[in-house]
Amino acid sequence: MPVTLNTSEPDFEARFASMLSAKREDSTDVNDAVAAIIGDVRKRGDAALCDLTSRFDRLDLTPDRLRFSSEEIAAQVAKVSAEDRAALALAAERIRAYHARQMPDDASWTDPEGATLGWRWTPVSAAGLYVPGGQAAYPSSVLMNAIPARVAGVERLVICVPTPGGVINPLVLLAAQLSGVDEVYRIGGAQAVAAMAYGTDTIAPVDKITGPGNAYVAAAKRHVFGKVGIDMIAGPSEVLVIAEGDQHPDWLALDLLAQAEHDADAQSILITTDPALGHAVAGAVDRILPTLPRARIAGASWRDYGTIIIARTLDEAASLSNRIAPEHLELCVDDPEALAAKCVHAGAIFLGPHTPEAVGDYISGPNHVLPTARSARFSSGLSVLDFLKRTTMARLTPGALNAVGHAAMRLAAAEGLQAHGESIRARLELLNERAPE
Ligand code: HSO
Ligand code: ZN
Repeated sequence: MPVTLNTSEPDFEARFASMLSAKREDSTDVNDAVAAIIGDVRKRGDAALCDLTSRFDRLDLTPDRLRFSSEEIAAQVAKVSAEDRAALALAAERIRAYHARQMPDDASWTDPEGATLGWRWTPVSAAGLYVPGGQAAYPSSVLMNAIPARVAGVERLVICVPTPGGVINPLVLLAAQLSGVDEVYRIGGAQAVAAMAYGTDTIAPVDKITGPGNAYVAAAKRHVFGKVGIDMIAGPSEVLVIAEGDQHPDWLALDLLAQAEHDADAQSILITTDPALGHAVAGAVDRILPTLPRARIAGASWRDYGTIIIARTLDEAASLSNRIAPEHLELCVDDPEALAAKCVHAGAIFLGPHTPEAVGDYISGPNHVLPTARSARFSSGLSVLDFLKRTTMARLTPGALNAVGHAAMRLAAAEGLQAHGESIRARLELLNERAPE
């Protein structure tokens, strides 16, 4: 049974606060193991990768077999049905079109003193995408990570995906191909992150590593941060659905279960202004849950973290939503735009009853790599900006240097940095000799 809260009850605030602060992930400390693996890859390179892959993935490799050959990729991709290929291609196209619009513009202007100022965006040269193996190998996540990188103009795009026992999901390779990935390596875990960050004889290092992974991968990403950039450390998925009375209970129940089936630590929350709807949705979840192949996972998530909140008004629902800062926010209400305007802390918003969160996972266009664990208060989902950096630009004319240089010299003196001040004074002196006022 999920928790049911009612904002009119006196203990609501305490119970809501304890829901907000509940920790959903038990973080096993894998730091020592990860540090050892990274050290081994830095020291022994490809040989370490082969040994670790044999140990963790039961796959014996030689350095020349770390990378998927183009023939191997073609053979795997040929196994994909025409229908699956068409679906993945449509998703890729829509994700590409959405992310193309995210490309930011450079800027340049000349201020009244004569300084030409601005900034310029350029892509990172090489990016590495981690793709989990086995059950969690989502082809959609390959698209969501690789396409923004390509749109940003990243020159070299690498994927690492573990293939336990040599098994690979052909759709993962097709997704890599459709998104224009250049190199695919059959390695996983902390060793893959280390290889992408530091490089080996076979794998040239990258500048930025993105993508989800288990506790080892997350710890490895934290470890190599600074040597390379990383995207974020994603936690278990979550959805908040805000619904008014006239919605279809089964639709809402399925949306809650779609999140719950990801992970026993996932969280699904319904906020409704109608107690009868809350009751109907709870019943629908109980009826549908046992029919799901992943009933065990979804059931554990719903039992431990599922929550139904009865609110007095939609305004109250919006303010609770802002305190939760959900990864996904579904607004199943008559005027979703009006409500969306009030919901300011959310990774992604899905407006209206015909926009289930699952369309966002696959096909609507926006990215599905989103801030979890309330981090939507201060961060955003993956975008082309994650693969770009901004260089600032300034060019001063002699007149501009004359106009602002004196203030800079004063500040340099105040900071006790003589060469700073002199570098400006030397120029101004020459200028003023040449063109005395
Ligand atoms: N809802 C997940 C992404 C996903 N769902 C991939 C299905 N495949 C986290 O946003
Ligand atoms: Zn999903």
